[in-house]
Amino acid sequence: MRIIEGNMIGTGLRFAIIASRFNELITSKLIEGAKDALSRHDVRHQDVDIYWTPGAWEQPLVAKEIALSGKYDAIIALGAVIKGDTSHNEYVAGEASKGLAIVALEHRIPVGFGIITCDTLEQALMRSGSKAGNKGAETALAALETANVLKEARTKKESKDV
Ligand code: INI
Repeated sequence: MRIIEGNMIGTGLRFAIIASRFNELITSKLIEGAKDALSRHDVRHQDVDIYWTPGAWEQPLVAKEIALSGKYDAIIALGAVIKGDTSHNEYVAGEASKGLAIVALEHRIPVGFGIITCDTLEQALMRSGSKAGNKGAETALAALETANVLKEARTKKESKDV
């Protein structure tokens, strides 16, 4: 039996963070969490780029362009969709999550889903650096681990092909 897993060493890995300006109060905290988590795992400052979008809705398209560039090992999508008076937020969150998942699968690149979806601003604040942790940091580490397990899986595949 072989176990293939990703380590948590970020040396040499390149990341693209996509951040929504909508609910920027939350997004900025998620970015700080993500940057901090990556640097603690030896990702160099110059290996992280940040792309801003107006909202979560626009993130899949930007993620697709980033994936096509081939410049990154993983994408980290950050933002917050908070319930409003209408059902608009449901469409935004649903399409953002679906679109980001499609980019990951079609382009075979990890896309971390760090878009908080919640009912209140307080819940979002809890998840962006207070009581309930920081979704940005959590997502960055998930992206890092997934990038590394993919590397392992691809190395194994190559050695088996030889
Ligand atoms: N975008 C968000 O990132 N979060 C939200 O909570 C949100 N809500 O609820 O409206 C939101 N809407 C904007 C959307 O992402 C687009 O930018 C907009 O519809 C223009 O295309």
